[in-house]
Amino acid sequence: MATRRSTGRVTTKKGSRRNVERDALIQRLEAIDRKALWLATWMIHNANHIRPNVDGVKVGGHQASCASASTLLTALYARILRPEDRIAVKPHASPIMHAIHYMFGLQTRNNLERFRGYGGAQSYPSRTKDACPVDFSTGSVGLGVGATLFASMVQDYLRMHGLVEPNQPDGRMIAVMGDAELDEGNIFEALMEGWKHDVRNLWWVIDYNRQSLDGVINMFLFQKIEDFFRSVGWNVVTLKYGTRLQRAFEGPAGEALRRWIDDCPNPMYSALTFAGGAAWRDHLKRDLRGTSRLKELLDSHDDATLHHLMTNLAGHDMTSVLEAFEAVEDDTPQCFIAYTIKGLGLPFAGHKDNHAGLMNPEQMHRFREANNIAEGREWEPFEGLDFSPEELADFLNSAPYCNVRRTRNEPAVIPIPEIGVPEAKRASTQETFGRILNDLGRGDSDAANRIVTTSPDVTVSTNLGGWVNQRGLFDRETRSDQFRLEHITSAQKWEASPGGQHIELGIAENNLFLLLATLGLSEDMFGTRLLPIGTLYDIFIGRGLDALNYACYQDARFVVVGTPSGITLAPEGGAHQSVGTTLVGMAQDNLLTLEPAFADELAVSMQWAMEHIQKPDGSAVYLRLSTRPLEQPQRAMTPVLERDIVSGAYWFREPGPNADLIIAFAGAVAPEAIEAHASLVDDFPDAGLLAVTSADRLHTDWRTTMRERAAGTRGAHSHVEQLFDSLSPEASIVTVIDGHPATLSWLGSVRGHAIAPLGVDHFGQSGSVADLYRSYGIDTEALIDAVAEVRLRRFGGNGSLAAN
Ligand SMILES: Cc1ncc(C[n+]2csc(CCOP(=O)(O)OP(=O)(O)O)c2C)c(N)n1
Ligand SMILES: [Mg+2]
Repeated sequence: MATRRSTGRVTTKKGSRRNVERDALIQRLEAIDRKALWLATWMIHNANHIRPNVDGVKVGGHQASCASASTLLTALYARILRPEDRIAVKPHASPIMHAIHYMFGLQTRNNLERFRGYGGAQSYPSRTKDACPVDFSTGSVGLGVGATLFASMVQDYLRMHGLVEPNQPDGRMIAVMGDAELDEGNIFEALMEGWKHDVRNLWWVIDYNRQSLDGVINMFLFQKIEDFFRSVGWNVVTLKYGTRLQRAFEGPAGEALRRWIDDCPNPMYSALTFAGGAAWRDHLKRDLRGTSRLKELLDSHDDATLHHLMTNLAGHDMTSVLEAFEAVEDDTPQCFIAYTIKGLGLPFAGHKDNHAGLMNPEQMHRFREANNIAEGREWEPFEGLDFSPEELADFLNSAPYCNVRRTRNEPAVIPIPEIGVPEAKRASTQETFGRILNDLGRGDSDAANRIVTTSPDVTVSTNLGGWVNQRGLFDRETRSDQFRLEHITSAQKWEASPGGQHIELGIAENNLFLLLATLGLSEDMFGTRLLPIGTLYDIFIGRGLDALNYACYQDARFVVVGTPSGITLAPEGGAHQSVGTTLVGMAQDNLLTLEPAFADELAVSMQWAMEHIQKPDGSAVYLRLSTRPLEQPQRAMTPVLERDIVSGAYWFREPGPNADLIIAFAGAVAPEAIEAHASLVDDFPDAGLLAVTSADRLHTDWRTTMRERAAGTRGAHSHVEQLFDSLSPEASIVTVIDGHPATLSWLGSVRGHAIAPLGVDHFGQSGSVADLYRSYGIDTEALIDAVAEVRLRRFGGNGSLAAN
């Protein structure tokens, strides 16, 4: 229980009218707190012990985690939160959040009864799946907390760009977090970034129950953590002692009692909390032997009241909690370390194994009686309290939170100007991406003003430099480019100002995705749409993958560009080669992936992507790009080609009427596929060459169509099926991609064709593109060999390349 400082204060002076009102307020909040805990534990109990469990799979729920956060959440929702504030609730306190919304009339009993069931209140707060308002999804610990910091940056960005009403008050971005969430590196990555960008209006309320899942937290860890918060400019407020303890410190043996608690190791405090009043008494007697007036202190409490006193930590003390929140006067980021007890008031309070502990029916029965609730009235929102239901409902209705914007306006759609294809005979998709953004940056379209780019220290090497030169870096302060002022030549003009449109991040991919997650929800969270575009090296998608998944889980809308990608970045080295990202792109829900090969395909893809991220049924978009310069096809873009590109594939060389061979390629390996096709047309004059621009779109559409057909929609026909309509059933397919071969191998199943999928299933060598393509088997020769192999498999004999 060691701390350096405590700010809990006893302030109540009896008698004045203000104090009477204050007492009445506290009593109502305490009643709501009590009821929130009852409803949360009952909801979990119902899901585990009453609702039939048909499949025998554990349901679960976290009664102990709910108990430690109940007072903090009640104070916030019922009193402190203003309509413009946004809150992330620690995952395992989800039932408390639902219970409070139920009392507000913003959650239904039916959903509570289906807690953790299909369509019911979600296990962890979910923006997209929960019926009650949820500002930030949580679940993967650390990410929801980090997201509040980036949301605060987004709020600043919008205000400084004049994209919100000038009189719109700043909201406070609040996270009620578990103490073990501070084990996650992403928290510290975010704090450093927040310090660099001078974040404001941020409150992190730490439910300091000193327990995680497996055990008790090292007691000195939090001194380090506190120091860290201070060193990045946060105000740290420690809420340690509740009002009863503070009063006791002023009475007999008070000072010794305080010292004893401060010196008590975390595991011991937890163990005594579990053991109860007699155990506290034994220890105090033994440890404080000889202390003057100790007997007086102990004799004035029976075991129950002694336990009540010793567990009166400030995070459970409504007066202390409210005072701490109300004392905040400015927008400095605030870290509240609120001492709590995991499971307070429940039979397993303080036990180190209580994380997933559930009360058994007998314990629940006793808990119901202690809460003064009649059998059969367990779901009544205000049963068994000292106030009438009407009084409490009115009280909650008067909370500022009740005015939270709950109806979404139809989101504004920002028209995307026609994206032209930058002229070039040879170009890479990465370079083209940079030129397209540069061109957009030169114009003054509404879209260009709403684009905000960001990159984790790879702005220049992913080709965003031109855009940044046009649009500048975002910063609270205006800063000139020192190199320019000194007349030192550089291609990069890094002027920073509040109007800048590029947010430069340090090298932490988690931060990139958390920022994209919040930029991509700006319409929903702050009422103004942004068009966020983030870039990173494709391989490092892996580094931020959980945060990317988090962004998609919240249905945030953004474009992320992974570049360079694959083994094609050849001399840059094996450590940077990405192989599995093609599958990540396909598998990640709420994210559509395109891998164009040519500049015109990319222009069409970007146009589509910026429109798609704005559609109600759209999603985020991932573009996998390359630094390999390719000869560009000289062709005119047609509406049909445009449609096919965004549908996922088109015939680069149309197959003839008796096509018995198809080569399908995706991305940077186009030249090898084109060359192999050209060398095979003598033998296979009808051979087709399929350019796959998005395996993801193609596959999703194929699966959707199958489902539609199964549901009885006759005539449903997917894009890939249409493309393969004219192929002979005997045709063979060879696919090639600079990525995992499974990305395209499914094409053989569309019409039951024999297939040879080429791709990368080993990596790690550096070399030239030709060296690596040869070594990993995706060069022209490998394609020709694969044609022989697949035909041999299909037709036997010597696999002759001669046409049949
Ligand atoms: C990234 C991640 N890793 C692991 C878990 C599994 N897990 C859930 S809760 C928890 C411990 C959380 O402890 P704390 O944050 O202190 O919460 P509380 O004590 O308030 O329940 C763990 C390890 C998770 N949800 N997310
Ligand atoms: Mg904890």
